[in-house]
Amino acid sequence: MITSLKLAIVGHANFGKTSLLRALSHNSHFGDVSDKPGTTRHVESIKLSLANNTDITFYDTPGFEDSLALYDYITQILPANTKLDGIDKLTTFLQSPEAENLFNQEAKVIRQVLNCDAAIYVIDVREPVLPKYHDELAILANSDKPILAVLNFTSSKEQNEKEWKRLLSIIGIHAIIGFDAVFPPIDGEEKLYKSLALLIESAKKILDNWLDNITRIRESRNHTANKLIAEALVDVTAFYKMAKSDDKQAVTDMQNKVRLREQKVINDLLQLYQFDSTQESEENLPLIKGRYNADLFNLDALKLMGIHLTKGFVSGATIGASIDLATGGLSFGSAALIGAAVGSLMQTAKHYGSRMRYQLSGYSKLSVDDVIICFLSLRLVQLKESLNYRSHANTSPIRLSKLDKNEWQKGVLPKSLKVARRYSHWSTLNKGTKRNDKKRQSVINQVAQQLR
Ligand SMILES: Nc1nc2c(ncn2[C@@H]2O[C@H](COP(=O)(O)OP(=O)(O)OP(=O)(O)O)[C@@H](O)[C@H]2O)c(=O)[nH]1
Ligand SMILES: [Mg+2]
Repeated sequence: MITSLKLAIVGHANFGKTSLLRALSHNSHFGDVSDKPGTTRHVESIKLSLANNTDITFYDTPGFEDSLALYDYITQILPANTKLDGIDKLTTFLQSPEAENLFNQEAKVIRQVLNCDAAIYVIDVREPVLPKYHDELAILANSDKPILAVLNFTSSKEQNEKEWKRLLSIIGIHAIIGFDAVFPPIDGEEKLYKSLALLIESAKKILDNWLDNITRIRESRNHTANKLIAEALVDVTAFYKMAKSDDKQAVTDMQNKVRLREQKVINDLLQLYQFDSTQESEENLPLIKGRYNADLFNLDALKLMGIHLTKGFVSGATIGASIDLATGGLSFGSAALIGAAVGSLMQTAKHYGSRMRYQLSGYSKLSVDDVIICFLSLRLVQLKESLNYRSHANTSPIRLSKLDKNEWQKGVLPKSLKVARRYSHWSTLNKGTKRNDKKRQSVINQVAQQLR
């Protein structure tokens, strides 16, 4: 049994080797990726360290380019009537002058394969099967190393999967999996490591260990994400301000604080999933890359999310032409209001009881409306789901995942979260926050459970 597993990622230029490694290492900055062939010029490695001092190191390699010429060259330099076996053929090539000149890229690949326990051969299944691919596979097969073929670009419409499988079978490669580096199947990583475990017996322990690790990390990450979201929801629910009903500035200030809180939780989620804020988002997503798309206080965005708007909320909003003009998605905790906003606010007013002192002097409690908090919750959960399945090789803007019918669409806070309305010191947006308050923590845990 070995304790360090070395795997070479090989294949034709531009077939997605570096992208596959980004996906497997969950690192969107690994190497250079572009749609021009010949992007990776040197062998680059990345190590995944596991518990009990075992590790897996992946080696990204330059792509094969002129494999027909390489095949001819290797055949031609071999002594006449040679009985050299596969590996000797390759070492003879590596010692030849052209290994430093014409074929120096290919020599790097072959040298790396010989230094590894196995190779992963990446295939662009959109490509027709050409003689050059036959030749590069035949050269690699000389290495006598186990080879796992990975069919990449499987989510694309053009497919030559059958033809590729036929070629692989001719060469004697029977371990094949589909793994699109940009849109991998949900169980893609598991399948890949299980196939490797069958192929490289001496590494079974390392790979089983890694498989356990993947499951554990995935669950723990999802759990942490739910807690981050729940904490943001508690912060926004317990957030309040005492203000006069015509105090537009108070409304704007509160909205801005809530927006910043949303930005913070989005950044925290991106970081948790090892994405950074260079990720862009689609139009209907909130603030990624410092750019506001759909604002939290925008009625159209709310509707698009399928949130049921309470009667009062809608009338309050429509009278003022937009939410901003009515109450800005915030509600005053008393009926001591005038004009357009009253219709909207009467309904929520009941929740807060009277705050005599402030009411007498014209102040009342301003807090974020249920509907807005439900909207916030929905899009954070959708973002989390999307990150759960997002490949680190994906360079397109982040899209929110679709959800099945969800409780939060009712626009009414669940009881577990509603409690937070009564405890202003639970919100980090208020002064005098007690973050470690036991009851606060327990409510965060309950809300996190509900997000599952
Ligand atoms: N849609 C899709 N695009 C992919 C996939 N894999 C790679 N790409 C894209 O294909 C192009 C080439 O990907 P790379 O990862 O640079 O390919 P490579 O094999 O490392 O290329 P070289 O280093 O030049 O040999 C990039 O534009 C990737 O974004 C995939 O599975 N699906
Ligand atoms: Mg590359």
